[in-house]
Amino acid sequence: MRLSRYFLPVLKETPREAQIVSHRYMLQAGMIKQSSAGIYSWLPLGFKILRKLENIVHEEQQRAGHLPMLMPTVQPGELWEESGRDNSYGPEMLRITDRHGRKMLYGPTNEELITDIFRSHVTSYKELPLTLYHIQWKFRDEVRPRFGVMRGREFFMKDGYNFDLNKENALHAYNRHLVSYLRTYERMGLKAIPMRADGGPIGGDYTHEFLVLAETGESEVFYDSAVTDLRLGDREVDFRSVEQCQAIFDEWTTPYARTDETHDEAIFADVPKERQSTARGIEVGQIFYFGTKYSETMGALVDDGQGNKVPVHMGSHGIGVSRLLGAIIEASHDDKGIIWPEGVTPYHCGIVNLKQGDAEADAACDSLYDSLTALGLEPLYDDRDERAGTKFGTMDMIGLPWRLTVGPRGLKNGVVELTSRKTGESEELPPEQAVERIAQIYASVR
Ligand code: P5A
Repeated sequence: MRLSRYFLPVLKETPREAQIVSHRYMLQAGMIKQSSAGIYSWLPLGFKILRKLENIVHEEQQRAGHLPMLMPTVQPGELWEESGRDNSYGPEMLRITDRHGRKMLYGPTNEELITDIFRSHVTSYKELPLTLYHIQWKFRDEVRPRFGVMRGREFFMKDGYNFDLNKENALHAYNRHLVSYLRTYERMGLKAIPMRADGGPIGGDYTHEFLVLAETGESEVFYDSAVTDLRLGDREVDFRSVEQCQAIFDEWTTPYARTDETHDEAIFADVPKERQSTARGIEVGQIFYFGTKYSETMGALVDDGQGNKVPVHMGSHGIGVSRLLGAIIEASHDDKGIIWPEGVTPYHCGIVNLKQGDAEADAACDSLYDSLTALGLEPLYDDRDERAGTKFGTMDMIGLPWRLTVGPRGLKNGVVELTSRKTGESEELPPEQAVERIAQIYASVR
């Protein structure tokens, strides 16, 4: 992409409404624009990253054997009357009346809708286990939408639902989700810790939230610092293996880690003093096992093979995809702007032309651009007729992990400069070698 042809409305002023750094940088870098409280338009740069995160979530869900689908944003009210949540969900639900006077709603979550789909089509245990998911916009009329995409009213969520014959199988689905979520966050360069939590309006008392530690997080958390040393790494996982998923679940949930809703001082006291930690965290996902809560009330029954019709055991699992943008920025930035982890960066590297209009510099930039593109990489070329300082400022703000700087002086010596956004370290290299280096870096990014 050439910046001269892009739509990147970078703000010069610091937006006053932003209380936390991720919100400020998302506005300043021209990624989002608020349309009303807690509701945003995603401008090209923000949208590109949102799509990247969405793709990672799709890949990891499907690796775990879950089936993608798409449910609508607007749901019929009757289903919620059937489940009983019409009353309990309260004013957070945006209720709509259509022209025929029918009660509709903008879905805050999809347990009812998916249970309705399931009961219409599945009648036998032979069709189990089944896990369906989608990535779709949700609406929750939050009392206090704030922090930009972090607590929006309209937000993008991956929500998945498992259907199993019994509790034992449903707990495997639970563990499998825990493992696949760990992989997902790792690929995004995030350290998210599963913590015992509270079921809230989704229900069930068996649930874990995934929290990214950050000072600006909305939740207070208590944990054994040993949990922060755990890594899933490049471990090959067979998601069908009950033992493997259980082992990883045990490894990650044995150290004490709870949100304030479930925190227990007495148990926490058993953690060695020097490892007892308190912090704040951003909730980037949550998994639930709620048994037959919806299947019983809504009649989602299957033949168990022994002549009985039994309610299926279910769980649901959510990732806050749009919130993740904010969480990643909170976890990875400096005072000049965002620092995207390589796994989610919108463009692989920036190209800064120090002397736009200089025949040699222009040709060198074009050639770098073409070489990177030919290797399947996406560069963002700042070909605007702007001062070097402005170009560097923009690149630092939007946070691409690597920058190539091209100017007549370097070209005279046959080199361009490769700079790491994270460390600020630069290296002078012949253009072909710089391209090769960038290709190598991204070859090792999953
Ligand atoms: C699980 C999927 C559920 O809704 N039903 C379907 C279950 N869980 S949840 O914890 O309530 O939401 C899942 C994740 O969505 C993100 N999230 C939000 N993101 C931005 N703005 C909001 N207002 C918001 N509310 C929830 C969180 O990441 C949460 O973990």
